Amino acid sequence: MVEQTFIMIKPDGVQRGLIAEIISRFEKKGFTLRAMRLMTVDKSFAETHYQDLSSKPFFAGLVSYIMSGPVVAMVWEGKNVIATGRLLIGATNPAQSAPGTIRGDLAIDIGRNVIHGSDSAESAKAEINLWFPEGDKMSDSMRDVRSIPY
Ligand code: DAT
Ligand code: MG
Repeated sequence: MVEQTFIMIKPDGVQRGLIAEIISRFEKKGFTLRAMRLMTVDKSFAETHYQDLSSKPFFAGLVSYIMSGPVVAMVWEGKNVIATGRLLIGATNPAQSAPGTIRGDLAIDIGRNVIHGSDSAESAKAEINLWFPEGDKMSDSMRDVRSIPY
């Protein structure tokens, strides 16, 4: 099923110069970028994004980490992109992420695991609405620019 997911390059991924590397993996897989924005979030926004984890002992640290610098928020589209995107990302703890995955190749610590991806259709919908409330401005199907007369 063609669907959309929310993917975010976390502050450590941006600071370490991994934006192009991470985007490249989704592009080369064949998924389509629908929306993208570099932004810094405040505390209440970060807490809303991670509201399901609010009772966890690591919640405050997680929120501080996400607020600590710019992130790259994106919407990617394609067949089974929610689940397949999670496979590209790898396990939550980079110590257990398989080599070849983004976290497996690029991260060491669970608290600095460079990327977020929605984990279900429900969370994808909620996260896309949270991060891209202007949703209708997302680009249409990509047209081959070489076919447009100039
Ligand atoms: P994921 O990001 O793989 O969907 P999650 O939704 O369970 O994982 O948790 C969100 C983030 O919270 C995760 O990317 C890193 C952090 N986190 C999860 N479990 C943690 C733990 N036990 N200690 C520290 N940080 C943790
Ligand atoms: Mg999650």
